[in-house]
Amino acid sequence: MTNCVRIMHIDLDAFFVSVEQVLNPGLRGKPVVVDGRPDRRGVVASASYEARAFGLHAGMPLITACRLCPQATFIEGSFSKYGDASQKFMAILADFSPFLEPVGLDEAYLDATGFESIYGSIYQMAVAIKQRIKDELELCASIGIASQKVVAKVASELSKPDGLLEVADGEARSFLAPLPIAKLPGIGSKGERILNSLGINTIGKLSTMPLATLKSHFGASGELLHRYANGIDDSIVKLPGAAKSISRETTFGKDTKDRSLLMATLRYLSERVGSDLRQRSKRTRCITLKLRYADFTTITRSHTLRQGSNTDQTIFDTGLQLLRKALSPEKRPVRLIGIGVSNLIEPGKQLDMLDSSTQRLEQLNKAIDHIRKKYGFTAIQTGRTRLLKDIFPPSGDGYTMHTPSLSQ
Ligand code: TTP
Ligand code: MG
Repeated sequence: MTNCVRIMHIDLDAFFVSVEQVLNPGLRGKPVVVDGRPDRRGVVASASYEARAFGLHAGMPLITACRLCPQATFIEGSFSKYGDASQKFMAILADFSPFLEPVGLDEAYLDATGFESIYGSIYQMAVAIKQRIKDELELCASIGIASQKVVAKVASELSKPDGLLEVADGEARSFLAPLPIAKLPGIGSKGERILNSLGINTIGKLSTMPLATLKSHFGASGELLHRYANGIDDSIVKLPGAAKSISRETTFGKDTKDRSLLMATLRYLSERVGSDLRQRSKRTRCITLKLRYADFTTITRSHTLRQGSNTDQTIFDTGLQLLRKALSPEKRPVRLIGIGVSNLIEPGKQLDMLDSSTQRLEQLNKAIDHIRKKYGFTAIQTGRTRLLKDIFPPSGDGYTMHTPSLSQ
């Protein structure tokens, strides 16, 4: 019996699409794309493997997806359903090990070190996890097992769909070596181009590049790439509650200069962020606005608060100040707006006493959260967000927006 660290990376296959297929089995085995109708703008959030055979992938503009695979079924995302499925998925994983780090909605790391004694082997444990997910959720999970998080992630990705791949302890480096560099987390398309131009196309070649050369091209992240390429990653499975930031963003159907629409959308996104923040019992010290203009230039503007806050009002007011400043000199049409909070603190760590008006606001937000939990997000709306009902289709759980940010 080994005593080495064994980490699993579990990721659901074509998550959004698979949830839709469970609800509508007629869509199984067919090219299916989630997010937006073809006549709207936006990007592919999830594509079934049948659609991927036509070259479709997440992030591709819907218009291109439609051209490459006109026979695909395009489904507008329904995020409350995915949230439900995600919670059930995480609950199944938590039954197997309390050492669980959820990443986004459909992905988690699980520290399985020492669990051989219960399941016979870690591989058998992964088989049991996959089976339960299949039996209870009718979804397929792919699982990678390794001694390092990064290697487990590469393995699960490589094994997809419906895969299970174990990399033995001590074999991380040789496992990674023949793979194309794009398989390594941290290498985006730009990094791939740079490395290709240097004649580096496999992770093995990357692993032998001098650290100084990597740093000269990638700055501080050169060091991380060097470690990853050599199968070195000593980061541990972090238990939740440690979200570093929460954000929501959306792309407009049509680029807009309309300030009331920008403000209404900002208000709505602020409320979603605020409610998430309160659900996690956190306060924020830093609020960031993101804008993408029609020409795709993207700016972010941040403001640090003197004291931590968790109210929609503070998030919105701060976002609005940042928006006014960002828009004032020029009237460029806006394509995307987003708001995020970071520098999150535990309520107990609040050093300043809250004044009474802040306390009142926090109580009001708590009451609103309660009603929304019972009757849906749009059950209570501010005057500002009501404007959105003509623009975004409401669902029981809020407005259906495009490219919702999944960042935690
Ligand atoms: P992924 O796990 O990256 O993708 P996937 O589950 O659709 O496909 P697979 O894992 O089999 O490769 O992301 C999980 C969900 O997150 C995905 O179903 C939809 C959403 N998502 C987006 O909304 N936008 C994106 O750009 C990506 C990558 C995912
Ligand atoms: Mg997935």
